[in-house]
Amino acid sequence: MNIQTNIKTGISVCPHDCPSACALEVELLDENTIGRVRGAKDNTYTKGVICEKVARYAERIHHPDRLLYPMKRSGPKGSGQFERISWDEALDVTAKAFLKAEADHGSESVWPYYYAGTMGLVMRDGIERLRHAKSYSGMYGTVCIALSWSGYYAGAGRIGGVDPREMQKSDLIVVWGGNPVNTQVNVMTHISMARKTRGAKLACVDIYETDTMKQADIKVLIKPGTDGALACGIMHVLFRDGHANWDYLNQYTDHPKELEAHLSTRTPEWASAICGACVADIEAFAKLIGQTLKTFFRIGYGFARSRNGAANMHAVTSIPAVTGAWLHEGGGALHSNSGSYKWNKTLIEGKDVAKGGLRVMDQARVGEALLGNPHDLQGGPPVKAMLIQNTNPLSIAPDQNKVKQGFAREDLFVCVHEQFMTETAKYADVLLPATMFLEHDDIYQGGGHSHILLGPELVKRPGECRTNHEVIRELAKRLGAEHRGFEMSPREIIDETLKSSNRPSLDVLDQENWVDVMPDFETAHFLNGFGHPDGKYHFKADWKAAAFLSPTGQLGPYADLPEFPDHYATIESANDEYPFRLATSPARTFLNSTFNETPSSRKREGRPTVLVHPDDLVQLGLSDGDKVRIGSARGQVTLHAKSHTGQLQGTLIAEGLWPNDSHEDGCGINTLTGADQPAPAGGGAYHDNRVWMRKMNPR
Ligand SMILES: Nc1nc2c(c(=O)[nH]1)N[C@H]1C(S)=C(S)[C@@H](COP(=O)(O)OP(=O)(O)OC[C@H]3O[C@@H](n4cnc5c(=O)[nH]c(N)nc54)[C@H](O)[C@@H]3O)O[C@H]1N2
Ligand SMILES: Nc1nc2c(c(=O)[nH]1)N[C@H]1C(S)=C(S)[C@@H](COP(=O)(O)OP(=O)(O)OC[C@H]3O[C@@H](n4cnc5c(=O)[nH]c(N)nc54)[C@H](O)[C@@H]3O)O[C@H]1N2
Ligand code: SF4
Ligand SMILES: [Mo]
Repeated sequence: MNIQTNIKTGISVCPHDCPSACALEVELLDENTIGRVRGAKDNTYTKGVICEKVARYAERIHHPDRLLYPMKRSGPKGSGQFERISWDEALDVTAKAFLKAEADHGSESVWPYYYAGTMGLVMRDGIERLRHAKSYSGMYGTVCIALSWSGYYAGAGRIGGVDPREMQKSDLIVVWGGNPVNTQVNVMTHISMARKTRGAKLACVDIYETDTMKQADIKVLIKPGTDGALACGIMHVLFRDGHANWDYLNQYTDHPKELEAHLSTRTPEWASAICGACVADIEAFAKLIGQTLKTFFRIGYGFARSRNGAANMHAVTSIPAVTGAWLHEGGGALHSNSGSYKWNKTLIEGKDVAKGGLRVMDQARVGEALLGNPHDLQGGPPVKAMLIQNTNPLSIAPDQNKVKQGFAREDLFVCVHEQFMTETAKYADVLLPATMFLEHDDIYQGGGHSHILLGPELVKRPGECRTNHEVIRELAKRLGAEHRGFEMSPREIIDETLKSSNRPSLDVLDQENWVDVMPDFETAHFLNGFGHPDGKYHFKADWKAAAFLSPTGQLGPYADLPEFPDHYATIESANDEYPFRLATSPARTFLNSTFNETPSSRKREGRPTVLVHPDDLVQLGLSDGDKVRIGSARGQVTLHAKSHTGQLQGTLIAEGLWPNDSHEDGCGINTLTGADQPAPAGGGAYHDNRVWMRKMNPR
C-alpha cells in the first residue's frame, strides 16, 4: 500500500510578503498537525514549485517557541519578561490604555501600526477599520514600495505589467535589481522554461553575484545606487545605433526627441565611470537588448532601495519604451501587478467611517515619531499608545537605535499581537498570541502574478491564539468603535469584498481555490495606453504625480529629482571617513525577519556575515572569517567578514535580517540604515549606506 495516498491534503496559499503568493498543497496529518508543504502543480504560475523555507512550514507552525497565551510585561521594556494573563485582562488593559491616551491627548495619540507579515486582506488590513472608526493616527506604509512604485508610476502611470507566464515566450529576460532565486523562486521556473524551449538568454543586473546572477548568461555587476547611469548608457546606445523604435516612440511616449538629446552625453563611458560596469559590457548588453524584440524586464524592488531609487526605477523602466519591447508577446516589463486588482476595501478598512484630515505618519520613521520629532508629529499629539500587528519594527525599520529609544519610552503603551517573541514583542506592555495562516480564513493576491487565492482554515489553532480579526473586533467592543465589519466573520467579509470588487464570489473560490484575473494582452502591454491621462509613457517625469502613495504629498529633496532619466547623485557616496557602500540584501531562507526563528533557516544561513571583496580584505588587514565592526553615521554592528569575489571593490553585502541578538550588543543590521525620507514619496533606503569597517578588538 502506498502510505502517501492516506495523507489528506489541503489547498492554501503562502501568506508571506513575497510577490509569488504561491498556491500550496499542505499535508494534513491530523486536525492539529501539518506535514510537508508543496507548490500546487495546477496553478499556472506556481507550477508545483515553492521555496525551501515554506516547504518546511511544519517547523514554523509547530515551533516550540510559538506564543500561545496572552501576557503582560513583568520586567523592563525590551527585557522579554512576561507573565501569563487571561484574554479578558489583556484586552481590558489595552482598551483602557487606548481610552486614556484618547482622553488625555486626543484620538491621534493612538497609532495602529502594521505591515505585511500576512498578506491576507482581512487579517492584514482589518486594523484600518479600527483606526477609521476611532480616528486614530494613520500609517503610511513606505518601507517596501514607496521608492520603487513612485519610479515605476512616473514612467508607466500604473502599477501593472506583463503576465509573468509570458516569459516562456521571451528571448531575453533581464532580471534587474532583484534576486528571484532568493526572493521569488517561481520567476526562475518561468525563466528556465524559456531557456529550455527557445534558448532564451538570462541577463542579471545586481551589485553582487547572487545565486540568480550565477545562472545568468549576461552578468552586469554595478555599484549600489547607479542603475540610472547604466540605464542611460544603454539607452544612449539604443538611440545611437538605430535600435530605438521611432514608430513606437512617436505613438506611445511623451518626449522621445528630448530624451534622445538629453542622452547624447550619457555615453557608455559616462555610465561606466559612475556604475563601474565596463564600457564593452554596457555596449554588448545594449546591443543585445536592441536586437531582441522579445525582451522581458523583470524589475525587482532591491535596486530601488536607495535614496535615488525612484529615479533609478524610472530610468530602467524607460528602456523597453525606447525599444518598443512592449509591443511583443514575451516583451515589456513587470515590476508588480498589485495595481491591477482594484479592490473595494470599504468594508475591510472601514473607509465609510473614515474622517478626513487625520495625521498619517511614515512607517519607516517610527523611531523619530516615537521620539517626538515635530516633522513626524505634524503638529499633533505625541504617540502614547500603539497596536502592532504583522510587523517587527524593532528589527526591520531603519535607524534601529532611534526605534529602540522610542519604544523604550515609559509613557508609551504598546500592545503587540505576534506569533513569536520578536524584538518588537519584547517591548510590548501587552503581548497577544496570533494564529498562523493555516489556522484562519483569508484571501490573497499575487503581486508578481495575477491570481486571487483563498487560504481557508485547515488546522486547529494551538493554545489560546486568536486571529487579527478577532483581536480587532474585541478591542472595538471595548473602545466603543462601531462598524458592521466588526460583527462579520472573515468569510462574510471576503465574500462581500469579492462581490463589491466585481470578482467571482467566495463560492467560486471554495470550488476552484484561486481565480486568474490577468488583464488582457493590450492592457498588460499598455497597448491601449499607459496609465497617465495622456496615455503615454513619460520619459519626462512628473514627480509630484508620482508621489501618489504619499498622503502628505511630495517628501524628501524632490526638487532635485531629474526630469529625464539620469544618474541622480543623492546617495550616501563613500568618503574618507566611510569608504565603503553597504547593501543589506535578502537572505534565501529568511523573509525579512520572519523565519529567522526556524532551525533549518538558521543553519543554512550560518551566522551574520558581510561579503567583502578579497582586495578590500587585504587592504584592511583582514582575513576571511574575521569578526568585524561596521559603522555608519547612525550606529555600529558586528558581523563576520567573508571573502567574496563577486562584487566590485568598495561594495559590502550583508544578507538577511538576523535576530538583533545574534549580533553583538543586540544591534541588528538596521542600526546602520537611515530613515531620512527619500524623494519623492519616502521609502526604505536599505541598500544605500556609507560605512567604515574594521577588525573587532578581541574582548
Ligand atoms: N528569501 C527571501 N524572500 C523574500 C524576502 C526576503 O527577505 N527573503 N523579502 C520579500 C519582500 S518583503 C520583498 S519586497 C521582495 C523583494 O524582492 P526583490 O525584488 O528581489 O528585491 P530585493 O530582494 O530587495 O533585492 C534584490 C537584489 O537587489 C540588489 N540590489 C541592491 N541594491 C542594488 C542596486 O543599487 N542596484 C542593483 N542593480 N541591485 C541592487 C540586492 O543585492 C539583491 O540581490 O522579496 C520578498 N521575498
Ligand atoms: N536591512 C533591511 N531591512 C529591511 C529590508 C531589507 O531588504 N533590508 N526589507 C524591508 C522590506 S521590503 C519589508 S516589506 C519590511 C518587512 O518588515 P515586516 O513587515 O515587519 O516583516 P517581517 O520581518 O517578516 O515581520 C512580520 C511579522 O508579522 C508576524 N505575523 C505574520 N503573520 C501574522 C498574523 O497573521 N498576525 C499577526 N498578528 N502577526 C503575524 C510574523 O510573526 C513576523 O514577526 O522589512 C524591511 N526591512
Ligand atoms: S516563494 Fe514566496 S510565496 Fe512562494 S512559498 Fe516561498 S515565501 Fe511563499
Ligand atoms: Mo517588501
